[in-house]
Amino acid sequence: MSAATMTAPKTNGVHKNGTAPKQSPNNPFDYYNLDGLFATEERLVRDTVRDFVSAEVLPIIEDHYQAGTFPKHLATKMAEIGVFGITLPSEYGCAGASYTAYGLAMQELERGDSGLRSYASVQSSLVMYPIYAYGNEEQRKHWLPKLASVEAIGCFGLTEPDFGSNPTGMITNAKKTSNGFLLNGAKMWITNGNVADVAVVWAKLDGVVRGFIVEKGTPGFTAPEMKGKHSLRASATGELVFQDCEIPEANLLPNVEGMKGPLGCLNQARYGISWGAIGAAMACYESALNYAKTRIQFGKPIGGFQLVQEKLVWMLNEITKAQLMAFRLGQMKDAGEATPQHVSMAKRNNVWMALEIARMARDIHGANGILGEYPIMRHMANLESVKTYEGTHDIHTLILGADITGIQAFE
Ligand code: TGC
Ligand code: FAD
Repeated sequence: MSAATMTAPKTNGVHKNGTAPKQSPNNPFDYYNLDGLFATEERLVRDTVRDFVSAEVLPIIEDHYQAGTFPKHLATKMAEIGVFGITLPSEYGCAGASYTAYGLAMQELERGDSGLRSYASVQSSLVMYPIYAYGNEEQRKHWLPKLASVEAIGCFGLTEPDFGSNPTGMITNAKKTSNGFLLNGAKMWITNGNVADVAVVWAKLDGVVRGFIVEKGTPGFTAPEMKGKHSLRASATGELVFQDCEIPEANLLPNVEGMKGPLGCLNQARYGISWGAIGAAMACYESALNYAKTRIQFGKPIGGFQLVQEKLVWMLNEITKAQLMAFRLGQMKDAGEATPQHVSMAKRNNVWMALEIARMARDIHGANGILGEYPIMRHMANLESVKTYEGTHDIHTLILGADITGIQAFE
């Protein structure tokens, strides 16, 4: 919040002349001055990640997207600024920050590209979190510092070729042996699967879902890359294949049994996505606003036509609503009051909002909107995946429907 805004004279809670600046010149997205509600450390995290994305991501991301490559060197820099496992305690090499700080970091990463936020979501929420929450102290001490510094890259294997929205039906299974467990089955659509050093894999042991830590190079474990994506092209995606893959007893996550294990991790990652989607929406809105102010048709900027203004207003309105929802959810998470259903509502709304804004921004850019010179199509294509992963839009509708009616409609 700028000093000018903080000291502006007010009458009955309204700026005196109604024309006082409503947005910081450095932040055209903060229409309701949420900045004033963030703690100093939260703003610091946000600004650090924002500066990193502006300086190091935006200049190169389109080339990586077109080439279908993840910019690996950025992972080390993300580790240096403390992005991975940001909410976990410092004794494991993490920042011990609030959930709002985590959300703001995800917002800024996804302003760059959903692939970067995906990388951070998986490393933090889907690999470090289960090791922290369900692992023993030895597993925590061994893995968490390595994952925080990206000395080790992680992935999370839940989805299977025949079990996406319904992971409870998984057929990947583990059998007890004299030395540990024998793993058989396959996981699909695994972010970082083909580049990971370690996978947190969910499999049925005597019919009960359990979490296993599987290291790259274990005999019987292969991880081919999935190719041909038109979305999340700056993110690696792989399969995980287990054929009589023997893993040691010490690699079982001892402290959770059943679907609440993997679904508990998803609460963390879905929360991050609810903030991340705002970042993608901001990037599209900013580009559309700038374009509308400079593109001349019929003798004046297209931003001077009422129909275009209506679209821009809709965008900022939806971004502001999404920010308020994410901020309140962060407060509830920090207070331990957020339910999985609260998280579903924010993931569902904010990803939908971002995708609508990307489509509207493309429309405002006219033909130019399809060029890589603007970030629009990249965000739009990415958001199609974000709408589907971590629970599809419709699965979150059903989660909320079950919560408010008490009647489950999945089956
Ligand atoms: P249900 O019978 O309702 O519950 C089974 C047990 O799980 C508990 N539970 C949860 N616990 C924690 N968090 C949640 N969100 C939970 N939801 C349910 C529940 O209390 C119960 O516990 P217990 O102790 O009684 O056994 O579950 P269900 O099997 O019927 O599942 C229902 C459904 C459809 C909601 C669930 O399967 C679901 O969410 N499906 C969507 C699948 C999904 O989101 N997959 C994501 C894969 S990972 C990914 O996409 C990563 S992309 C990463 C990136 O690149 O950013
Ligand atoms: P399906 O479950 O087959 O759904 C297809 C359609 O049917 C959807 O519209 C869905 O909403 C609808 N549908 C399904 N069931 C119902 C129902 N009961 N009622 C109404 N409609 C229904 N998974 C991981 O485990 N780890 C990862 O790291 C990971 N990364 C991913 C990265 C990318 C780029 C993508 C695209 C996916 C990733 N996933 C990952 C997988 C993702 O979680 C699944 O794609 C998602 O859960 C949906 O499963 P599905 O694709 O099999 O679709």
